[in-house]
Amino acid sequence: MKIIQVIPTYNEAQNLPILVTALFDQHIPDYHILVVDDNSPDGTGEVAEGLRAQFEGKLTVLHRTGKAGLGKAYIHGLRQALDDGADVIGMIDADLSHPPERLPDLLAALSQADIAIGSRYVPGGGVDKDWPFWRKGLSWFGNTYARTILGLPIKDTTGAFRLWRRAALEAIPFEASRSNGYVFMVELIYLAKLAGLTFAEVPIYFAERTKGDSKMSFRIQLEAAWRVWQLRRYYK
Ligand SMILES: Nc1nc2c(ncn2[C@@H]2O[C@H](COP(=O)(O)OP(=O)(O)OP(=O)(O)O)[C@@H](O)[C@H]2O)c(=O)[nH]1
Ligand SMILES: [Mg+2]
Repeated sequence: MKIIQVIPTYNEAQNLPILVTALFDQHIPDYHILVVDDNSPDGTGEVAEGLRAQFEGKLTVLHRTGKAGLGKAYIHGLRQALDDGADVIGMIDADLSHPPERLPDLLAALSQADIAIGSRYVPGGGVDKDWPFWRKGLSWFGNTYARTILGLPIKDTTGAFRLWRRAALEAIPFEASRSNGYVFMVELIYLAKLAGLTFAEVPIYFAERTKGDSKMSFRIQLEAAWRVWQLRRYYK
């Protein structure tokens, strides 16, 4: 069973080697990584090339011409993973917010569901204990907002730590998405729900990034707020 984990990167030169090493340290058979870099000014693309040489045959890199948003990077990467013959396709943030050691449990959950979701909002999961209350509130609100408006059957709708069965990803028109920021994650869940796919949520502890800068912006939050409504109308 070939697994390809897609990692979108923009200025993650310090984080990527740590993440990649930790993922391979899970010793999952036939496990591969596909880095999708948007020509990061901090040299993440070159760092990824170094990793490609280090983990020969197990890591590939897609170099894109410039920053085009998380959604576009994932569309490109997910398509490539399907074309490369993946049976299971993974997603994860590069900033070490998602715990690589939860990967085996996510994979195990895929035996009972089409999509396994690393979830902050199920028992046993959580968000960074040092987050101020407003940050916790914002994350919770964003999730609840999307979940309520779109009637989504899972608790963590915005997180990107996920594994998909190949057939599940093939069953949804993800390439048509016009979502730019993290609302892309919400859109995938909505499409999966409409396609009648099944979900399993696996608790994860989400740690704040310690290196590099967040790509989260007011614009991206705003996009999420209105796009949720647009999705509801568009796919009805
Ligand atoms: N290729 C590519 N990757 C991106 C882009 N924007 C964000 N990413 C990556 O997507 C992942 C999530 O981005 P973050 O900056 O951590 O944003 P976030 O997780 O939504 O926000 P935080 O809660 O602040 O961490 C990281 O791996 C980023 O490097 C982009 O335009 N292109
Ligand atoms: Mg992050």
